[in-house]
Amino acid sequence: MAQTAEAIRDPYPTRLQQPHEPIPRMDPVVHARSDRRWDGPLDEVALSRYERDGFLWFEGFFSQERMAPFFSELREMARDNALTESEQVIQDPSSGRIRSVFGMHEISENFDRLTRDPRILGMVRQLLGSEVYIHQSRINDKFGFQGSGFDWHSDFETWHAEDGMPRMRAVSASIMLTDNNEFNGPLMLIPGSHHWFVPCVGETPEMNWKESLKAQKLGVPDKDQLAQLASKGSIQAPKGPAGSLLLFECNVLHASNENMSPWPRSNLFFVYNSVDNKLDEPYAAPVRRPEFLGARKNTKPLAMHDEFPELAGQG
Ligand code: 6CS
Ligand code: FE
Repeated sequence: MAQTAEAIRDPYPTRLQQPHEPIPRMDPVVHARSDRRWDGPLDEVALSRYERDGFLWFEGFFSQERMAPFFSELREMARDNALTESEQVIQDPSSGRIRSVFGMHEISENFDRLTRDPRILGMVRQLLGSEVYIHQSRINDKFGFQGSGFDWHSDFETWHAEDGMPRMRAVSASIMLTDNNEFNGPLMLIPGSHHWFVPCVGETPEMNWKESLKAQKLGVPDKDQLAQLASKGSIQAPKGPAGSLLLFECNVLHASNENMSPWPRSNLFFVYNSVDNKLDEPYAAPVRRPEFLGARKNTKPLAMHDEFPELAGQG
């Protein structure tokens, strides 16, 4: 089939006027060169599961004790008025309490150091097949009885349309700072959905992020397409104690429900992007979004050597 000039320019068109069928993914899922595929902590069982499902779940990856100081630091931040009034803190649309805090690794040294945890960095570099930097970091907080959910979306769809991320070569590491259970609005994913790019309908207005981070309207796939993708791969919601880790591919479809339980649900997200996939101009939005949503300046490759000088020189 002949490709149109448009498709050659942008393999992942979105924010269209008309609905469009899902497009098969054009990027690898595991980016490591074949001769370096096993250079890293993930074995072939894990790599092929990631290729198939688009995510890997590590229950109890960190100890609960290791997570406790991070949760306390969050509570401190909630009392910092200068911070809570800044643009990078997003309020929950129904309760007015904190929903998200972006740029966590820039606000706090402890969170910054955690982005260079050697076990996480080792896996992420292996999956992306290159050096990596932080594209975005955030906390999504759902207070007991209050935190609203997130509608179905692919993060890549937004990052491509609104931030100019060229290809699917990013991975999110989500670290649970509290337990995630069936009652407090855990993340739900559609395994295998990352094999398809679902173009979405609707033109992106300027400053869309002010609305979309409270309740996303654009970039939400059509319900029939979602139903079809879920019928191939079902839906999974990994659950576990604080300290559990989810690695998920940038194009896997995910969502979460409101927190109906008395318990908080705080999840930390570090989005790692390949240094070979730095941001371009937005593909389907009138202007760039702020730095705390899509890094353009602070894109130096992360080095575990900063934290573990004894590892220097070991590649
Ligand atoms: O707009 C964004 O970048 C983001 N929005 C959602 C709903 N998920 C990922 C990302 O933080
Ligand atoms: Fe998301």
